[in-house]
Amino acid sequence: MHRLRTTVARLRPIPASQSVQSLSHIRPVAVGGALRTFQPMRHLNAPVAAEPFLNGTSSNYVEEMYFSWLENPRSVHKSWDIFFRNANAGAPPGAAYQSPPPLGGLAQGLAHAKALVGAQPNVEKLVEDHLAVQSLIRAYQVRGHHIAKLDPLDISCVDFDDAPVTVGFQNVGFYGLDESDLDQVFRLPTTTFIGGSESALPLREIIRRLEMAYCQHIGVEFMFINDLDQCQWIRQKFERPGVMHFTLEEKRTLLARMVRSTRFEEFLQRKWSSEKRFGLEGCESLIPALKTIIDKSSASGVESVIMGMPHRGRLNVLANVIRKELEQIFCQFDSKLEAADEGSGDVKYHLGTFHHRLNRVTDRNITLSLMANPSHLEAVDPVVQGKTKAEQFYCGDTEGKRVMALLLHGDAAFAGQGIVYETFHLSDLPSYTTHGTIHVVVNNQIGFTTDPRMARSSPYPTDVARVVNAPIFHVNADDPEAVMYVCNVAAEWRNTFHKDVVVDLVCYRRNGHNEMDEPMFTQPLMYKQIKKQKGVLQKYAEKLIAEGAVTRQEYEEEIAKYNKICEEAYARSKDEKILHIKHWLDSPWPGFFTSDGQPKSMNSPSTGLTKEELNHIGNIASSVPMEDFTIHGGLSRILKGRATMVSQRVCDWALGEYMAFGSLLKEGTHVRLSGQDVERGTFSHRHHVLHDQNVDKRICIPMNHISDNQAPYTVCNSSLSEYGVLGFELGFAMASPNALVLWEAQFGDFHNTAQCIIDQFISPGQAKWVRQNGIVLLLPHGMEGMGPEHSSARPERFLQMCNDDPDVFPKLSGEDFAVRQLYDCNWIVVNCSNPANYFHVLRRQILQPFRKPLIIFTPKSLLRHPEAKSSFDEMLPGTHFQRIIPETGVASASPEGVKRVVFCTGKVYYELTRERKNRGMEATVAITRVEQLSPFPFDLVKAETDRYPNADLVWCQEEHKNQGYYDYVKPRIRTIINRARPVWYAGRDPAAAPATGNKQAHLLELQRFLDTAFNLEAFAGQQ
Ligand SMILES: Cc1ncc(C[n+]2csc(CCOP(=O)(O)OP(=O)(O)O)c2C)c(N)n1
Ligand SMILES: [Mg+2]
Repeated sequence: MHRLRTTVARLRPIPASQSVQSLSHIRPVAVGGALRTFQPMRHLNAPVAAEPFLNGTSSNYVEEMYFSWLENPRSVHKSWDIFFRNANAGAPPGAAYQSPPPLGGLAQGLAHAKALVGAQPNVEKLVEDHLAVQSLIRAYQVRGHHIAKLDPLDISCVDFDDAPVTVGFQNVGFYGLDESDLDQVFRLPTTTFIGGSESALPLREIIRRLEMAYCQHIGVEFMFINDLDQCQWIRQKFERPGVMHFTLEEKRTLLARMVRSTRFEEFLQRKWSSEKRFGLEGCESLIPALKTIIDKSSASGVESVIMGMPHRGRLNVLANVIRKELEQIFCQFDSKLEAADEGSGDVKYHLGTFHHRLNRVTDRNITLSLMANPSHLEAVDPVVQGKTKAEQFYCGDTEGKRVMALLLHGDAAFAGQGIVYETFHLSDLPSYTTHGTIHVVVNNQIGFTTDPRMARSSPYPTDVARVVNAPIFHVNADDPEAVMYVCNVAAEWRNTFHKDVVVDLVCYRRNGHNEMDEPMFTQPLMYKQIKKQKGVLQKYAEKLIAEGAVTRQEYEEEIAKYNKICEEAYARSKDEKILHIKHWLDSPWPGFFTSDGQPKSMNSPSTGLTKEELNHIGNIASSVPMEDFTIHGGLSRILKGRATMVSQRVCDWALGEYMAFGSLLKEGTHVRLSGQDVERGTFSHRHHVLHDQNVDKRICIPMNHISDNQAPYTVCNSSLSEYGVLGFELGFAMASPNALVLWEAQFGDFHNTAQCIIDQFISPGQAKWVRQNGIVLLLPHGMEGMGPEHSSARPERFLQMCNDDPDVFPKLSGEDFAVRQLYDCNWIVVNCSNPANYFHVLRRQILQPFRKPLIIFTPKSLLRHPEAKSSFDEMLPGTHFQRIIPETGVASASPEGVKRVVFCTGKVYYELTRERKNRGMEATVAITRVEQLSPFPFDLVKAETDRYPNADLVWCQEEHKNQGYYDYVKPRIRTIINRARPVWYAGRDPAAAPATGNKQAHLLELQRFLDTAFNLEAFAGQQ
């Protein structure tokens, strides 16, 4: 009774502003995958529905009003108030309706109405009591979780900003009820399932059942969901009497899983007591939780689960969920283990893995992959989503029935990291949805040493999920059966609605942040409590023994059995002498490499196309391959311009890109271009998606009309996110080597909000996790007098992260110098100065026999620059990407006469050639473009420096001296020339900002460095 009092006291009536959603229709709801129809159970509904004046539409309207009236009788017109009172009081069809008071005869009308109500003296009380009960039920549904017993430690101080009103059962008075009403029988509304087969219950029983459903070890947060069917579905999952019933078999399986989870950590602690492992102690029920989700999903047809998780309990998940061989895990604790693979490798709690096995519960095959991740919490979330989307895409799983994502989170990280929010916002976008992710939060009520009250401003760590209307199931992790139940419901939810869902495992962390940390320094009282806390396995085992579900002997045998498994694996782990990080690959690419993981060849075939192919793709790019499709007049002009270029056998930037994408698609390679406004192109040059000017949302993607058996082209405007979307595309590119996956920044400088993906995944991914990735970053870059923002994609940062040695001329020789260099690098950085080279580098990305990330600084003004065009001749068979474009003019014809070689990259080339022409210095100054900055084309640059023996060497860039490329190229050129000559600098002075905001200053700076570049005396007397 005490519990009841507290509950009722804390549940206040629902204000009208939170009134029940419309129940105007009999709505179908999916149950167990099939749709069934809810029949209204409320008898009050029947007389209303039977009114002779009601038809389909008007009955909807009347029922809307009815619900509004239930919440607040004054919210409807008086005549409806009377009508509902009469109908609820049992007036027969036709008799409840009283015509509204005639104009001018108000007093008379009211008197008549009063007479009718007054004729049934208990009606008002009856209505009010039913209204009160309905409010009470709804209050439990909305706020029952506030008082559910979620915290195993019972110390939780979740702040809901609505302190209890008063204490004591008399507070049922809020609902207009009193103690004497407890034994009154009330009709139940259709918005509850607590009745089971009963349509009416005594109030005492109503409250008891609501307490059972909403205030025990499960707290359900769902009433913010806008969809009534979804709300009804959840209500029936938690309210139906007897839902929490488990078979003997289920209980025994659950116990066995708890044994494994608990004893795994104990085993590690025993063997390696001073090693960090980020143990799961305090949340051992995570393992059965995940296994339940996987079993249930497998039963409904899921064949592949892609998981991302942080450090906590990771080894346990690998061992007991993924079923990684125990010896492979144990041997990593051996510090003498040698690494077999090149690269840095990674610590054991960051590695990923991939496992294909039989799910014993469902007897179906399942593939489980756990993605490798950096220390950066939550960064893996979008990567998992992207990889999941790709797997769905490649197996034609358009609804997410076969492949699903499962993400684990810590409470502090889930609330604190913005990437969680960005990832949630991808969840329902057509080109990014994975059709529902199951999120499991290990909510141990602490983040390292920080209490929740200091770590978040929301009551729960899971509130971020509310933005996408995901239901949130909070559960006391010390109750394994409740955990299993919510996980079953979560998996069913995902399978039914294909939307995200969150399981919040409220638990504790028995040890410090890691096994070496002392938690009493900072959370003394919490840890005093934790020390008193009996382990969940022990509690559950005692419960089952008391119930007679298992005997103590059976329980002990289960423990002994698992200990034996661990000991045997431990013995085997001693034989492991070498650590193969390849065994920890999360995304294998079967067939792409040789059996020992090498590229199948070391050739890079020509990336050119025949003139027929160029013409064909060019024609598609200039046409609208759909009938009766009206495009914008401006676009017609653009397409006409393209047609003219095709007839003249030249390409601009957009057409060069078209040729690359179109040809790869034709050859069967999927192309996916994602980023903000990429469909049109930020600079309105691309137009890959045409919009019918007369029909809303009718679009045409000509790139998908190239040939009958081409691969599909995906071009998608993304949400306004960089971190999330780049992570997503990286994950997409991970799934298969046979796709060109590109992410384009709106402007190159915006990439830094995705810096974590670049620094932790793209640059070092292969070194840490032996997996390759061919993602392409398109970063618009260039100083156009546009101010400090949008000018620089920060090439210096990408170059600083390149792994080639500035001081060593690579010991590579022969024809495959270029391809070997590419093979050895961590990523490729290019700045192409013409469309043909851009075309080639995109095609090379797929035609080369391995995958490396490719960073391309792309132009802005060059998109329309009349000189920045390429002839088809530069794209024909036999042509290829030019790592450098040497001087081919007058200077190259008589190199002895050349006084200066200016090396440069990108758009400044055009400024340099114009200036050279103005000054008439074509014979004395050679200009060489370095198109591939990294890996640095040592061989080709050497050929250039050798060729001009009498020239001084200048690096010219438009970026400031401490930015751009200078610091990267200078030592490399010096290595090439054995440091025999200086490498002079012509460019802007060092600066803090990437560019000036003043147009005049911009032009002045430009002229100044051009003057330096062409002043042959500029460096005289300098060392
Ligand atoms: C982005 C990021 N910032 C900081 C850290 C350092 N760090 C590691 S664990 C941790 C606490 C995480 O708390 P929580 O998410 O609740 O997980 P728990 O360790 O409690 O399981 C922090 C701050 C990190 N790994 N990543
Ligand atoms: Mg935590």
